[in-house]
Amino acid sequence: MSAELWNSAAGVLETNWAGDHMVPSRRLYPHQWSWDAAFIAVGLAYVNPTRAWRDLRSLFEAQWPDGRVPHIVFDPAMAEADYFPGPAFWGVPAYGSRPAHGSTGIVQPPLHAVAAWEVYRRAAAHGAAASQQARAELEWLYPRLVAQQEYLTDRRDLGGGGLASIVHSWESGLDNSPAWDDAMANVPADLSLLNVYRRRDLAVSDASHRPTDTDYARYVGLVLSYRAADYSDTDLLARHAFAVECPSFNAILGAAELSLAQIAGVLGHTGAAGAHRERAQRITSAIVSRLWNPDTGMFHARDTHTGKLTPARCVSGLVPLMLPDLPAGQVEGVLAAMRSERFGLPVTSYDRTAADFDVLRYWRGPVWINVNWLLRRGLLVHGRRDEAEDLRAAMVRLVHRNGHFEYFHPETGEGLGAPCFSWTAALALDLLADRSVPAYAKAA
Ligand code: 9WN
Repeated sequence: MSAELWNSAAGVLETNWAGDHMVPSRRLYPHQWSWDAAFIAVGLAYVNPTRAWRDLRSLFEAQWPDGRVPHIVFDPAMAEADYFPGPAFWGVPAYGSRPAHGSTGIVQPPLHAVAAWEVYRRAAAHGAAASQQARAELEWLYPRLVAQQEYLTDRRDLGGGGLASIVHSWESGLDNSPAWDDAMANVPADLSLLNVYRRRDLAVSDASHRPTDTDYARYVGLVLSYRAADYSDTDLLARHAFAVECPSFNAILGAAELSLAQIAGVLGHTGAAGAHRERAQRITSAIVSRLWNPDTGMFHARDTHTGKLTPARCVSGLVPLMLPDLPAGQVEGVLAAMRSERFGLPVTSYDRTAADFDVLRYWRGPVWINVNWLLRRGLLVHGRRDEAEDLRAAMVRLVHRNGHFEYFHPETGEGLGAPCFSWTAALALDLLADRSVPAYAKAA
């Protein structure tokens, strides 16, 4: 089973390579996406480390001068109509040495430091030349990864409590999650926008899986709002209808500091390593004090405008398990939620017992491999090796039986969304190959 899965996964990554970057899926997502590149690099490291580094480098070559890493880097070879919203819609001005319309103006979870560290670790297995190349790549990436962290912890701390706010649900990577429903209800849904700007996702995928038109009208309206001031973050909270502190985004922000501590150590920046660890601790404390709900025993998204936690129980509320300094009470709470009938293995994107749990619709029920991969990492960080192994086995079985799909039906396991999806294939490689524990795990 493993050789077959390995070969099919490697085949997907071969098919989706586009010269200097990987596309998530040829048809649905024909450009480069930010957090996809991080997950993809983790798996590419086994079969083609040069491409893993190239993909990360392509992404960071498009980093903005303020440190933000755009959620999509557009491929100039594709047409505007190939993906909506495309480059002209985003209307990003030229920056640095990049021409206008080269990227979007929003971000995605900053998983790249975690990925860069994983690619570096694998390099040893590919011999001395690969190790040397890996160190040079880390040298190039390190200041850029730090700039990304600084942008998010400084410019995006809209709530003033030490966490980054996302200002579009696409920034979470969990676009249509019920976690955003309350905050999104305050965003005007101008359906006439969809007459001006046409969705393309419905031409290439099933409408019952995708966000509704009302959701999409809000998504478009939020981009127009941010775009109106050229994606400036100054006084953003006062003039933008959606701002949320997402537990998963911020957990990844904290985990990135821990990987930066590892990277700084390898590069000989010993003082910096301590500072990264301290920043990770501060982010962890802020997640606990701002996003924990003792009644549900898990983390929830917080509306930055109102200060209210959403009641929805979503997979994002489990991801802080990745943080080694999470206090024991929160660790136990998250583990209990994961083991409960609400989630199950592999973990669903939303509470299975909720009245609006939807087995098909985007991020409102189906199983995604990438968030399960983050949760497996969390289990390993907290020394739960047996549960981590159960989750690993469940993920491998799911992908082996059903293929490298974008997401999976939570009851039948049927593959849904885009086939030949890059992060599913990449993470399958990692799940087959890697039983090691993250460097910053707590002693079991
Ligand atoms: C919008 C590429 C991306 C992922 C996101 C996923 C989906 C885009 C879309 O696809 O988002 O960015 O068009 O729905 O939700 O996590 O990065 O794979």
